[in-house]
Amino acid sequence: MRTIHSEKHRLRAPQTELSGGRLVRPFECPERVEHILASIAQTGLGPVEPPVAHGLGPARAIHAPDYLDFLATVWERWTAAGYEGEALPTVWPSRRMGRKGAPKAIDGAIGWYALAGETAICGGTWEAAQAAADVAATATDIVLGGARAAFALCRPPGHHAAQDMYGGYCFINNAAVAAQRMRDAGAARVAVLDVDFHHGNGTQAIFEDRADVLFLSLHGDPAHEFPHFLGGADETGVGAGEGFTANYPLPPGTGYAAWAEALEAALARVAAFGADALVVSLGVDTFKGDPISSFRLESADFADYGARIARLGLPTLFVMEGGYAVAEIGVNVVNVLTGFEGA
Ligand code: Q9C
Ligand code: ZN
Repeated sequence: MRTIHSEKHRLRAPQTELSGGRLVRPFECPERVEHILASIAQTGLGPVEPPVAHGLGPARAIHAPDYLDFLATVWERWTAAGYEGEALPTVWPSRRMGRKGAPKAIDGAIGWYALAGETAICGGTWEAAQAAADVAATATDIVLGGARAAFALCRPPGHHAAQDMYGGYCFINNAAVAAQRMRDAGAARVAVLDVDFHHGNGTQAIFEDRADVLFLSLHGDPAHEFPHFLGGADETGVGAGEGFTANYPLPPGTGYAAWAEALEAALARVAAFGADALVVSLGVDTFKGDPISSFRLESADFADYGARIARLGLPTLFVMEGGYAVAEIGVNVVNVLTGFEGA
């Protein structure tokens, strides 16, 4: 399997994450990618290639223009305001404040576009996010060109980013970029299967009113876990998209037997939908050793579920999302990919 990867991910190297009332070193860190590359080399998964530059077209196909303008300028505006720390929101258009649209001041604008407050923006974030979208678009084209599968080693991740919101370590929704690109290239029906520990709220928001993209997510129940305000089993799609969103919230402590049962239900939905292609939002923060998550998957389980996904027989793009047990992230990711290839 070919992997697409950009060294520009290193430009996203924030020093801070707001966690439990402290500023800590971010869980979503550059070394994650180095461990994944090492495992790819060690197992001989296949070549690792740079992306083709696509400009902003693929991101514009799913994100609002004002949001992309904000991402392009937020760091400059933050530093111009005289702030010395990394950019974090402190105020939001909350439930009792009805303003529609970003205010002028950067303090207001950042709260307008942030869906959560943990994710610090630093210089280089926008360039890295654009490179991750290029990685997604380039790997998509490999699958559209007839490959059985490809791996988009995106960093920063994307599945929490909605049309005009960033957060949860995500800025451009790389999986949504890929799914939209498949549609634009003629795939009539595309399924996005999100196996990251966290609900893919951004991907759901982008596709919830559409019948051409089926979104399915297995995740920690939002009653207990981030992103807290989306991901319930009762969210089944909106308007023309009714019936094309499927959530499988699972309790804290879920192990592989219960997780795999939910996966089989999701895979049956993908097959019944008649998908022409599959995008897998691949987060391995379901691992038992993950520092911010509560599922209990073992490394061997990742290979098992890679094989189960392969049995759909669909052209498949894997898009990297979360996973914060840095020492094990490479083995867990590559186990999914080799499990898929060995099926
Ligand atoms: N106490 C992704 O996996 N905060 N994003 C969690 C846990 C945010 C995860 C707090 C987690 C974001 C792509
Ligand atoms: Zn996650």
